[in-house]
Amino acid sequence: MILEKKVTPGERLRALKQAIDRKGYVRILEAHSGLSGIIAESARVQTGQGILEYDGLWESSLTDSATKGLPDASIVGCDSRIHTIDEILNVTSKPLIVDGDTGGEPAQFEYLVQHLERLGVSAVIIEDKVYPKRNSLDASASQDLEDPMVFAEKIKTGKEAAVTPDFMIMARLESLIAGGTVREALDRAEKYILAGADGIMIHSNKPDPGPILEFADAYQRLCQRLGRRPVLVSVPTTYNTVSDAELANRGFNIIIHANHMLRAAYKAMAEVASTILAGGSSLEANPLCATVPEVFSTVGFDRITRMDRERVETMRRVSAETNGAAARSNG
Ligand code: SPV
Ligand code: MG
Repeated sequence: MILEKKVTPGERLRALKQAIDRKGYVRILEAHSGLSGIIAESARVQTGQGILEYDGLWESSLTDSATKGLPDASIVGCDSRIHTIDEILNVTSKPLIVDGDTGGEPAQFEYLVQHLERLGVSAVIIEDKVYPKRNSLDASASQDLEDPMVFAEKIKTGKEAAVTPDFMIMARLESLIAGGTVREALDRAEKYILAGADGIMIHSNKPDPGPILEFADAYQRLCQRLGRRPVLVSVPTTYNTVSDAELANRGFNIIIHANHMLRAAYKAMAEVASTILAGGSSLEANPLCATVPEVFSTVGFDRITRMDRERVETMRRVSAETNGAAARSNG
């Protein structure tokens, strides 16, 4: 894939903040590979209000791990995550937000921040749980919260490690995931804002958006009191009866659809696998699959073969002209 839109790491990094400033809120879609990144980035829908597209991508620990056939439990290491991140950056141009899990210990977090900033990632979000963490969507898993002052120190360390103020470090509140209250989440938010967090993500694994919206209202008041309002982030996987526009109306600036590309691919692959097995040939699976030319075009294979043809054509023309000139000078 050769990008239509070329972008430097610095331009891409700054583009997230610029989009939030310009639009008030951004819509972000998960990617777990180069191909899913290209598909997420190039999605377009024509509506009465114009063409809709995503503002950026989310590199999720859940879907990066699942793509490797592994559980989201601090098993996939930092270098492997960076490999996936680099793969996505290599073939896309929109801003990328990285799920940094707990961020590890402060020295590991410094390394992560510096590496991500150098690559052109716009933001990293770390969650206030203890390492090794368990994915937040499993309500039966143990969800142990970090001491908020220890976590606040990690935010400070990350802010000091970043080279530019454009790279954003966001704190993810896991209080509701761990069975705590909105009040507890707000107390933690205050500490993380004072530590320099550029954003606050309030997470929930319940279908009821009530506590999230209650948090958003109280967050406005908290930020007024503190005189600073870091961007507010929502991941409405379980409470998706509320629309992105409604979340934005309540004060959310970043809305992340965090795992849908992986879940869609999973379902499609499982269906195709059983259809071919049952059908005795792949014929019945054709309507379930993208065509090979579609895949060729998406990953830039078409462009290579067109260049090959043009090169052969040029060589033929040059050789015909050279032969013609030689014949004329001999005759
Ligand atoms: C992820 O996408 O990996 C997340 C969000 O951390 S969640 O899975 O909802 O915890
Ligand atoms: Mg995660």
